[in-house]
Amino acid sequence: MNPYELAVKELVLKLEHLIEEHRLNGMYSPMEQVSGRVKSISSILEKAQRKKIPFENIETEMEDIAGIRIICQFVEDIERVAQLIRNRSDMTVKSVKDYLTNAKPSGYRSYHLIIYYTVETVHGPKRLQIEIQIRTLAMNFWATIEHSLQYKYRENIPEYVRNRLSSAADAIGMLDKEMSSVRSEIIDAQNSSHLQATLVAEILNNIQNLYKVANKRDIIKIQDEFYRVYAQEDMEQLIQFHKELDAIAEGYRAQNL
Ligand code: 0O2
Repeated sequence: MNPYELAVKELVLKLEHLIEEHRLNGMYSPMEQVSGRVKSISSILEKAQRKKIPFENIETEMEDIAGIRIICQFVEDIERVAQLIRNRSDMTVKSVKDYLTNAKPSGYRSYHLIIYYTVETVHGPKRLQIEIQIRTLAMNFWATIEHSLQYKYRENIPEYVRNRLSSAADAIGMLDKEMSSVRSEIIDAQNSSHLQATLVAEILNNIQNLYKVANKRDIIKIQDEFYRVYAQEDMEQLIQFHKELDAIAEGYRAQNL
């Protein structure tokens, strides 16, 4: 299982880094969370028996020994994430299962990509198949609960529970639609909150650095001005203050050269 474990670690790291990169560049990230797992030996064997996969074909025929799950905020983000993956040079898409357009009879909705991904091992490069599941937070909520019932009922979920799950799946579909209708407003609000947090962190960092070069009275004046601007809750003023502070810091730096 070692190469699969390595693949999952690498992919989670790479995708989390991509989320971070979006945020650092002030861009909205279509990915909200990433997680991964390697299937346990017992569930590999159980699945192989259920699907009548001969032992020697498990690696080629079982496509989800390693799985990555990417959670998005909005349905629209799912296609953007799939595109990000298709554009990468370190992953090759083998096949797609679109349970968004065609939900499973259970009500399960998600977008699956099977990719080829190569890891470097002590025995040389090894190309693996990995399943990437992309779904919204709401779809994930439903799938997690429904999956947990399978441990108790296996294939035999009682009909009244199945019906309830099916109507819950419809409600999840409606919820995703409702959230999509205000997607741009939500993204604007999230972007400006990220921007504000970054600006405040940079301003405080600048003020801290000024302590090394400027006199205390001047810095206290700057700090008071910052608190005044901050209390206004006006992004334009904060951006302006950030620029002015940059110029002041630059002046001190020049003086100290
Ligand atoms: P686990 O525990 O997630 O590792 P099959 O297993 O026959 O349904 P197949 O052909 O291997 O499916 O591929 P498919 O349909 O893409 O399913 C692969 C994975 O998708 C499953 O893995 C689940 O994680 C998820 N999935 C598919 N259908 C459902 C569903 O109806 N409900 C939920 N909650 N998840 C689903 P495994 O093998 O079940 O195991």
